[in-house]
Amino acid sequence: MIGVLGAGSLGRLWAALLPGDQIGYLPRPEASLSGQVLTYTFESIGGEERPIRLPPTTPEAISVLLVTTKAGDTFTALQGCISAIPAQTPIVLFQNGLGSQQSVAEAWPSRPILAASTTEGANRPTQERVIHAGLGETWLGPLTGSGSARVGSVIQVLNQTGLVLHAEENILTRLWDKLIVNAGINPFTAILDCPNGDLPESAFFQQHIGDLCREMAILVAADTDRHPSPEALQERIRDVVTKTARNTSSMRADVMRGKPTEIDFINGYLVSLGKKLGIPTPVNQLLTEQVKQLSPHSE
Ligand code: NAD
Ligand code: KPL
Repeated sequence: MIGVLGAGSLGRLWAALLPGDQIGYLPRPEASLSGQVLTYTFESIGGEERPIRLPPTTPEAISVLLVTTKAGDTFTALQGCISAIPAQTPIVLFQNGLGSQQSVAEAWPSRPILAASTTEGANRPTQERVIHAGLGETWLGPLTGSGSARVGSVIQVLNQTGLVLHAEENILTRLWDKLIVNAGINPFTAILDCPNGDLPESAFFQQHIGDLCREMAILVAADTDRHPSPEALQERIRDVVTKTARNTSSMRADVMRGKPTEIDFINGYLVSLGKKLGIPTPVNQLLTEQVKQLSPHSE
């Protein structure tokens, strides 16, 4: 059985595209012991609608676990069920940002833990409706030693969705690349309450994006074997802004719904890394503080 831990937008997207008799979700601990069958309408990328029934399952039955909780919930969610999950079951972490993945890998180093970086887009305008809003690609790679041997079999399982998947030996590098884009877009859109495409016209964005990219270039060089120029990072951010101009970023969407954001795992992660490495990160700090003020539930 393929298990989903965190049956929100992304979890329900994967669940809708996998064979219905192979997939179940792990109910939240506060749900009744058996949990309910989740029912929702899935709208495919082509606009076709289909009803989905996603039954609950038990940790003991899971042969591949897709963890699609928000970064801030991931450690606690796994802690609550991991002892009942078979030791050989690969655990695939889908969180944005960095920090949550390393905490999980450090806590359970003998488990086959993988991380995924995905550009698929899913949202849930109502409880009963999940939309595959953007077709993307997904890279999967190991975070622990025993994870390496499981990448191929996990890709084989997930290939049943028809989505594009790639093995990625150095998944942390790919997560870093996505973090840079998210750090350069998400907090600005949340603070300015605007779609991605409005950023280049904003004085606040223009004032800070250059310094933010300088901070990130120094952090990348200190933490990895790569030495990108600040200009290259800014160019990458601008490119994604252009390609996703009409998007509401995930962080802006969280603020709009009064939900906790993932700021601690994006710009907040860069602030913590800067502290650890003795690198000043005033722009990341400013953005982190301002986003935290917007979301009363942020940690
Ligand atoms: P979401 O809030 O829609 O879903 C998270 C789900 O986890 C919620 O349904 C919540 O109830 C559930 N959950 C929390 N704690 C739990 C627990 N202890 N046990 C069981 N369930 C629990 O979030 P999302 O948009 O699906 O995003 C999930 C992660 O994937 C985030 O890190 C996000 O950045 C990343 N991501 C999302 C997308 C996307 O398009 N939605 C794309 C790329 C990456
Ligand atoms: O990944 C994104 C997000 O919103 O989290 C971007 C790339 C910024 C697209 O909106």
